[in-house]
Amino acid sequence: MSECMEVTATTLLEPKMPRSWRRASKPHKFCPGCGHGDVLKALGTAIDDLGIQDRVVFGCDIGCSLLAWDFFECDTVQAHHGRTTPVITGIKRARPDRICIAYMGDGGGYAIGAQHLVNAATRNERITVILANNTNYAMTGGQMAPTTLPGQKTETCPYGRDIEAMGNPTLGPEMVAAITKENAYVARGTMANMRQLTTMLKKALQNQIDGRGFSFVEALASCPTNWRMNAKSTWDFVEKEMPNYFKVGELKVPAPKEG
Ligand SMILES: Cc1ncc(C[n+]2csc(CCOP(=O)(O)OP(=O)(O)O)c2C)c(N)n1
Ligand code: SF4
Repeated sequence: MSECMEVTATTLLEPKMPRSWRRASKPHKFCPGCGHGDVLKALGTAIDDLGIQDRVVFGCDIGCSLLAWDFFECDTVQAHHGRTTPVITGIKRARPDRICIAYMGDGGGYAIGAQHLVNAATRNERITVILANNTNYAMTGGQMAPTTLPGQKTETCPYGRDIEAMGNPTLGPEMVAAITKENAYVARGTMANMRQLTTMLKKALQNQIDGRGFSFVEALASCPTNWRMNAKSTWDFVEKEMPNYFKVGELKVPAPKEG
C-alpha cells in the first residue's frame, strides 16, 4: 500500500468526534450502548456549531454523568448528586459571559435535585440544564427512579413499578414548561433522533447566548446494563416504548429575538 493510500485509510477509520470532545479521554468510560455518549455527542456537535467551546462551563452530576468529568475540552466542574443546577447557577451569576451547562441523570434532576430544578426554572436562571432520562438510578445498580415506567422492573421494584403504590413517572419537561416564563426553552429529545436532539440543544444554548432565560432539554437515553437488554431490545425500548409515555418534542419555544 502506498503512503498516500495509508493516509487515506487512516483518515477513513478515524472516528468522527465533535471538535469540542477531549480526544485524550476517548474511548469514553460509559458502558457499550449507553445513551450518555450519544447525548454528549449531540451536545458536542451543538457546541461546535455554535462556536462557543471557549465560553462553555460544563457541570456534571453524580451518577453515570460523572464519567463525563473529562469529556470535553471545556472548563468543567463536578458537583454532588442533584446539586449541579445550583453550582452552575452560581457560576453563571458570577460570570454571565460564560455559557453554563448542567448535565445530569433523571435521579439527579427529578429526585434528589428536584427542588433545585424547580427553583432555578422558577427564577428563570439563564442556564441550560440537560437531563439524560434512562428510567433508573444507573450508577448505583439500577434502582427505581422517578422516571421508571409503569410495570417496568428494576432492582427495587422486581415485580414492576406499581403506580398505585409508587405514583406516576415524572414528566419533567411538562413540569418545567408549566412553571417557567415565556422566554424559556423546554424540549424532550431522544438519542433515537440525533439530528433533532442536536437541534434542540442548539436552541437551548442559543436561548442562553441571547440572555433570554432558562433552557431545559430532557433526552431519552439507554442503559442496557441495568435494563439487562441486548442491543435490539435496548433500541426498541428507547425508540418505541419510552416515547409512548415521554412524548418527544418542543414544549416551549420563545419568540425569535427582535433586532
Ligand atoms: C446525597 C447522595 N445520595 C445518594 C447518593 C448515591 N447515588 C450515587 S449515583 C446515584 C443514582 C444516580 O442516578 P441518576 O441521577 O439517574 O443518574 P444515572 O446514573 O442514571 O445516569 C445515587 C443514588 C449520592 N452519591 N449522594
Ligand atoms: S450503567 Fe447504564 S447509564 Fe451507566 S454507563 Fe452503563 S449503560 Fe450507561
